[in-house]
Amino acid sequence: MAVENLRLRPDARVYVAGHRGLVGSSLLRRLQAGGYRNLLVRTSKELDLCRQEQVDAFFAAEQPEFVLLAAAKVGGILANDRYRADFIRENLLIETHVIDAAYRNGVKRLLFLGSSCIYPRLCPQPMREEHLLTGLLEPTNEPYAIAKIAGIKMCEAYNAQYGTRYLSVMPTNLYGPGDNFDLESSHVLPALIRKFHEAKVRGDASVTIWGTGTPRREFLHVDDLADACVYLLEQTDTVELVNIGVGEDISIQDLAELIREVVGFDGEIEYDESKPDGTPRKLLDVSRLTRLGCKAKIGLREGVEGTYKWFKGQERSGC
Ligand code: GFB
Repeated sequence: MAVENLRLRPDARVYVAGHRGLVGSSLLRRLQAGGYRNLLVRTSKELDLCRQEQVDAFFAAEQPEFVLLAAAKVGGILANDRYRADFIRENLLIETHVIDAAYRNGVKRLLFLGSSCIYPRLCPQPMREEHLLTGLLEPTNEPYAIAKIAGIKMCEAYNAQYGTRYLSVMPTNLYGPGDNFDLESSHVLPALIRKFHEAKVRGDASVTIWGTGTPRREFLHVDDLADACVYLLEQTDTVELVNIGVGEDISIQDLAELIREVVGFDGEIEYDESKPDGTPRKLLDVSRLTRLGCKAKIGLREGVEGTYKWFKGQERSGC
């Protein structure tokens, strides 16, 4: 097939799986803004990706040319640790059904979203793509990481055996509009926005955050991720694993200080050390992405300000 046919273009039939999630909704906004006019989406009620017969029927009827696989069961450290069976089961089913249906229906390119937690817990930092499967995983999210590693390996295996062009990208910790702000199941950044906001509204003296505050994480705005994904499919033919991050990290304590400032909360920060810290540090090496010509643009403070604004808008609208 000619290379031009493998490049994502605005008239292509593109299926965005998981279009209501943080990543999928950002991908959809990015594609719509780019003039894409044949976008295929289904809610989970309309199409249950854990059911193979439903996935097969959808692909047979709609014949997408490109698939952006952003559907997944995701959550923060506590949800990953508590619902271990759900995280491995649902992610394995979704990946298996979608990747296999894509192959059997001749999809030209598929983009699979992994996660930076696929790298070993004590990986050298910053983590390069070559570090995959070189050490033991972080126990709090091992089932999720194993499922994501299986998805990456499925893409590689289909490429090797069937000559498909499936690309896996490894985003670092994401945040932005459309995130989950539930205090039990969310990731740290939306959880802290909500905790500081509600503490300010109630006039509380302090906010409690989980763990010791010493772990370090890298945070990427989801719109930068969407730009990078579309760029890789529009401008390159790569099928190599690509890390997508900003190349800088921050301690949870400093993140909490930043969010406290953005929200305007005057009280103290306390630490609940009975909650897990998780992996000590997670910083991606983004030199492969940079070499491919792509770089994140949204700074952390700016991104947190925009996300806080979005959160307040949701609160006002009662969502
Ligand atoms: O974002 P988070 O839940 O996920 O937690 P991971 C990051 C760090 O923030 C941990 C601390 O050290 C938490 O203990 N933290 C402090 C909090 N306060 C809070 C809070 O109120 N809520 C939350 N959620 N954390 C997840 C993985 O790991 O990252 C997933 O479990 C996935 O599999 C995702 O890879 C990107 O970065 O530790």
